[in-house]
Amino acid sequence: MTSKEEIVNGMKEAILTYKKEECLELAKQGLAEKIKPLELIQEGLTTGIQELGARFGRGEVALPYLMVGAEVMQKSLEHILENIPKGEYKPKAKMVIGTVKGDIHDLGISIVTAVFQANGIQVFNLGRDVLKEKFIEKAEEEEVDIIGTSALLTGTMFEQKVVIEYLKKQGLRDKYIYLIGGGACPGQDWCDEIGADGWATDVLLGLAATKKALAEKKGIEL
Ligand code: B12
Repeated sequence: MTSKEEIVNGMKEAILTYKKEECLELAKQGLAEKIKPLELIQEGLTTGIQELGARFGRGEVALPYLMVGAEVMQKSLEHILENIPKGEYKPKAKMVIGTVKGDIHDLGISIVTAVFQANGIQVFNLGRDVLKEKFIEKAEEEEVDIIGTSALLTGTMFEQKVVIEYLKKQGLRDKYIYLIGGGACPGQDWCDEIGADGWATDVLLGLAATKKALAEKKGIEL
């Protein structure tokens, strides 16, 4: 039996050394040893990709390597997410989520989708590079309670404001809970400035913000 530390550290190392199969094998082993899927994601995959991102930011790693590292993560992430229950009971709330226009980072919203679904929220994941009109169109079509936008780049963060301004222009602002997240989110100040209902740079903080907003704005207890 391998310890949890050995498995999550091994996954992190596999991302940093671009070993896709090794990372996947460790993810499978972790699940077989009953390590929680979210712990494998947060402590293994996320720490690995963040460290690779920091090295990229310092100019130590070139973009193609960052892309390979992201692929290593993606493959194991898909496998782990399949093992998070989908929440097949009647959902208590509905949400659309996507990464804003001009931004192609979508690993984070896959995690949010799976974890929120496991907690009784039906999530429509629109993917990456999503136009403001698409968020609203899907929200109206599916009669959701929450619209969530993700942004990872300083340059695309402002799209989160564009979406909420568009909601206001359509006279729909009060109909929805508007949440923002993603690595570019500077926090409460940005949330207040654009008038969002909550923010998160981590899926569990996101869930807490969502529960609070659902209770306060919609009277829904998850
Ligand atoms: C992986 C990665 C990539 C991959 C993306 C693959 C994919 N399919 O997503 C690739 C290689 C393609 C890539 C490309 C680029 N990247 Co990049 N990338 C990253 C990296 C290393 C990790 C991002 C990630 O997946 N994190 C892990 C996930 C789990 O975290 P997350 O997205 O934040 O999501 C969590 C929370 O934020 C929250 N959450 C997320 N969304 C939401 C939404 C709601 C509503 C809620 C409630 C919560 C929530 O829950 C999630 C789970 O916990 C980051 C570094 C970093 N530290 O973030 C750089 C980083 C974001 N990238 C960066 C850059 C510059 C780029 C490029 C512009 C590079 C280039 N020269 O082309 C391009 C972008 C092109 C574009 N138009 O988008 C910079 C951004 C700098 C900045 N401040 O603007 C970073 C910070 C790297 C760096 N240190 O310089 N990238």
